[in-house]
Amino acid sequence: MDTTLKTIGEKIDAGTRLSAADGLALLRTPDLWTVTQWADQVRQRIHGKRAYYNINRHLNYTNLCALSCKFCAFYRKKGQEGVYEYSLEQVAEEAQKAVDAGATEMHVVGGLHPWLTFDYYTDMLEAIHKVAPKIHLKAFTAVEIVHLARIDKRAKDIRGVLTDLMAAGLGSLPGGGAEVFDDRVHDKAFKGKIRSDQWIEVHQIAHELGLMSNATILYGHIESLEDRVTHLCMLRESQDDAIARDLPGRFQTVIPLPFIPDDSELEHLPGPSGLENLKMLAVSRLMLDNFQHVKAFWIMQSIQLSQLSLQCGVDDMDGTVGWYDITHVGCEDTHQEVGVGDMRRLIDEAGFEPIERDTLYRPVIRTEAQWKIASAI
Ligand code: V47
Repeated sequence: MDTTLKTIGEKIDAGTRLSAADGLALLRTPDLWTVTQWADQVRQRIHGKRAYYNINRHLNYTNLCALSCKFCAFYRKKGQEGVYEYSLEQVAEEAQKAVDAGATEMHVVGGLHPWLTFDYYTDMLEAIHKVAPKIHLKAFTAVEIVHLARIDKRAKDIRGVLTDLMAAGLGSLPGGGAEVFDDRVHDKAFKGKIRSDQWIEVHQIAHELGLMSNATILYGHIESLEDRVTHLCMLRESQDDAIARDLPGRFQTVIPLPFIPDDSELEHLPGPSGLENLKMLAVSRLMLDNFQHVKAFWIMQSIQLSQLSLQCGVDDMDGTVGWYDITHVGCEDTHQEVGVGDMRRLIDEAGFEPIERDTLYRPVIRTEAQWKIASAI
């Protein structure tokens, strides 16, 4: 064991908050197994042997984007090969496919489309809701919400946009678009995107309105380890604020996203290693003491590493997914799916009890083709 970590171990045993310096020491140590063992200890304190997954579908309604983030291989410009946007009919078809798959959630995000009007977004949610009234709509990153506030002809602010989207069926906000909360990294890798203060503000307003939300950190590109720790501390501070103000909404989950270089402008970078991924997931668990959940998004982490991460602080394997357009590891195809049987087997094999959850982490009960939320019984 790395003996310089001793005082951190004592804090973890006592349930004392870790400092930014502690977070940095944990990211720097080569002693992976001490860090992951501590994260497992904290994870088991919160969740025991439970490990969560959900049955979900993603809808990436357009890849046309006004931004040109260097890490992103998803966006296309007008007239470029492969550019697309879904009609409302196609959106409704996707919703029907989600119903047929027994999904409890649709995760709806897209590029910052330069000329779709605000009505498209409320119509899209309403179209899904009409076909799939039981499905929870986790939709639009903070970046999209700010974009909608800018394009809305009725000059709505963030609060007004979120209120209208909630009336159209929005159930919660996903955690995307946070990237790394640092201005230097912002200006080099995703210039033009909202900065950390606006990302946090959108989530804060969402929490005030009673929406639950998630948070991400995109790591393993040009950021430093210090930047990662600062990002985690800023998320923790925002959650402290939501708790202190007793807001009806909160951050539920942190999702550390490893940078996937393939086909992006930063393709020359190697991307994080498996060891780094496990450490980042574990340190997120240890630093974010006021977040209930840590999710391994298997699409980016790989299903094998996600399974292993259950023993390293992670309690949520995300979903069955189906089709995913934003990143593809080692394949061109957007069909990326894990069956429920496989998901449960992987969790079981890692020594945990698989729990199907809905977006708000309530257990789901299934009988043949029907499902219901346990707390609603
Ligand atoms: O916002 C884009 C990231 C995010 C790359 O809230 C990349 O439950 C790695 O936020 N390599 C979208 N990451 C994914 C996301 C998410 C996923 C699963 C669950 C939830 C949730 C949220 O993916 C983007 C961006 O930060 N991203 N390109 C890339 N090359």
